[in-house]
Amino acid sequence: MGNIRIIPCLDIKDGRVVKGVKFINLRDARDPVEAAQAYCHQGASELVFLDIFASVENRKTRLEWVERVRKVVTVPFAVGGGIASIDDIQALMDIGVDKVSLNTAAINSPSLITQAASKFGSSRIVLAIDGRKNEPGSGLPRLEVVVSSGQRGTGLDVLDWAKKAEALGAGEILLTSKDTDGTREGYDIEMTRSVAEVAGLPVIASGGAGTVEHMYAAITAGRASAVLAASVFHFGQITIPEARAYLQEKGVSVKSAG
Ligand code: 0VR
Repeated sequence: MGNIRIIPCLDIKDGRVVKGVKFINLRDARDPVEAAQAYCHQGASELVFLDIFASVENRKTRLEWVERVRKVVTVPFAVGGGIASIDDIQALMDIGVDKVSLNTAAINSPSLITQAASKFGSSRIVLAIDGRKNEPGSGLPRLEVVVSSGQRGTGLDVLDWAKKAEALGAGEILLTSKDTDGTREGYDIEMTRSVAEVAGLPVIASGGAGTVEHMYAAITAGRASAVLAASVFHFGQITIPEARAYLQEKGVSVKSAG
């Protein structure tokens, strides 16, 4: 297992870090600048800022919040949520963001990934895929891509979409399970492993982290190259040093900051 990354995620709404379960019932968690400082100090490998209500028109607000967080971040910094054009990406890169994650806009226009990768480099372009499981016999893909904060099914198969990512130019995949998000019952190992096996790209497991054992399972059984978590870090159930120590004890080399 190469250098595994531990990645805290700041889901942002109205300038605050929020956290829900299965993308709903969001509750206030932390101030983003304070949280970013704490996670960098604790040794996060990277930090994700996810503007989950980017649909609100005011992009300027988003840039202001990203800039405030950027000022205190000392690790690779990725931003996602509502990014829909090369100009959006350029504006974020101009304020020091290292990577951007594309989700709905990439589904609507896959060539955006290719244009972005050729302009900024694949290593800075993450394809974010939110997925949910459907029951056998539902007529829908077993693993279905969802958009709009997980509220809308697309009918797209997660694996078909993930397979296209590398050819389109994405550098890695941020794979979030809507079903496990916020449950602290563990990552969706089946979905994570399936995507890792077909995509040929690093996969960041996201959604459901509850214990350090869950993180280890995502890396081993799930073949993830990184583990993202929000709830357990925001509400103090696990610290980053505890996660790092556990994984290293189990023989997993964890990437340090930068
Ligand atoms: P935990 O399960 O708490 O570790 O959450 C990890 C991950 O699922 C969240 O940080 C975040 O990616 C969930 N995503 C979205 C959302 C949450 C609310 C509304 C929308 C979205 O579209 O990704």
